[in-house]
Amino acid sequence: MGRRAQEAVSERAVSVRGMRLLHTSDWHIGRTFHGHSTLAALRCVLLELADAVRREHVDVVLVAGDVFDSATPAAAAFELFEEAVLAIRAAGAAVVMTSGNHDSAARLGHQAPFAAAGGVHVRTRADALDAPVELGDEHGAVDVYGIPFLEPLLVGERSHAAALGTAMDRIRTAAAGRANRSVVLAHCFATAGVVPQAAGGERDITAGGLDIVPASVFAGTDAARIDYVALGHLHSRVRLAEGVRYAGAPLHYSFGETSPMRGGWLVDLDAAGLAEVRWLDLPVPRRLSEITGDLARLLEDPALADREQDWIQAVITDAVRQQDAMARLRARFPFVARLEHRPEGVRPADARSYGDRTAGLPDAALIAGFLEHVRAGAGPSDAEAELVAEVLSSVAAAERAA
Ligand SMILES: [Mn+2]
Repeated sequence: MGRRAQEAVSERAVSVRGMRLLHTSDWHIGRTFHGHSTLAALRCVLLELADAVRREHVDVVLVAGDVFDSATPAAAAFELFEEAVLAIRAAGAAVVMTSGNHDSAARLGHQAPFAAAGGVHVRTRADALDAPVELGDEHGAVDVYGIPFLEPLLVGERSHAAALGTAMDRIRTAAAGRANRSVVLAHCFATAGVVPQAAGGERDITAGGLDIVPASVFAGTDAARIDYVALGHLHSRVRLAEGVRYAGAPLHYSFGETSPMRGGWLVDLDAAGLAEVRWLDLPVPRRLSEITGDLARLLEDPALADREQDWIQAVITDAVRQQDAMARLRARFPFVARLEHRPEGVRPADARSYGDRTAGLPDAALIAGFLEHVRAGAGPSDAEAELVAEVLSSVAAAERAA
């Protein structure tokens, strides 16, 4: 690096000082993807994250819940956890993490006081959620509050929105007494819009097993400023407000996660509070791809060459089910995770439900229709029709006798 570049770097380091956070969540260490281990891919991404911490001069890495995929992680998951956290510490950042709905709060929080002495702050206790991790920069203190995943019934609340409302009231009370810049971590399904409520608000609105929480629950006040809210639970990045965001998971953990980019939010605090938020890309070790067509085309089409190393969701459109389709696809695409047979032009375009389409049909016609459906148009043979009639009449006889 030349002298001028070095000066530019150190000048930047001085001018942007303040505190830089890297908001991540949902590491889900130990998760499998359609039966495949993801540990090696996650290791690669988390070590890249540690490199980014060094390169971007990150002061604090946040992990907003679902650190592990399981309440009882396997030994290999703990090894990766330790390696990743040590790499982040070695790169110069402190770590603040909370428990999500996949974690066991008690297990993740085990030995938390000792970890804190090493710069790794693990917040899993609901009774202590208003006691912040006290960090700081040259402008003064920055309080980081970690709200562990709150099971409404266990904290005496009717819904997740109510549980977080109570938690945030406690945090606002604490923050008002301290008058520092503050950051909150939470693990929940939050939405920027109006939360639908049944009449009287008696019905819990749930999504993915979690109640929906209005993002307004995290609002600060003049007395108790909340400068940034680092959310976890959704696996793709979402911006609910300038200072209320989801970072998403570091890996794609299901074909439903449509956002192609993986990474985290770089959050800069200056003397006045939130200064800037920008996205940090992390590598995607294996992309998700959906490929559709008849098996012969999928096996030969040169246009699919750049998908060969992707995680593949294949839809095969041949009219007739193909022999050994999975094994044949795997010869070209070693990472086929899902295979679906969706024969083209066989199913009539009929928007009515199965119940509506079949209402009033005799049993023999229903069975013939089923055979046609699963055999791509081939209905029962004469012998099969005879057998079906025989079985149905004996069932009818048995029902009359009962
Ligand atoms: Mn979760």
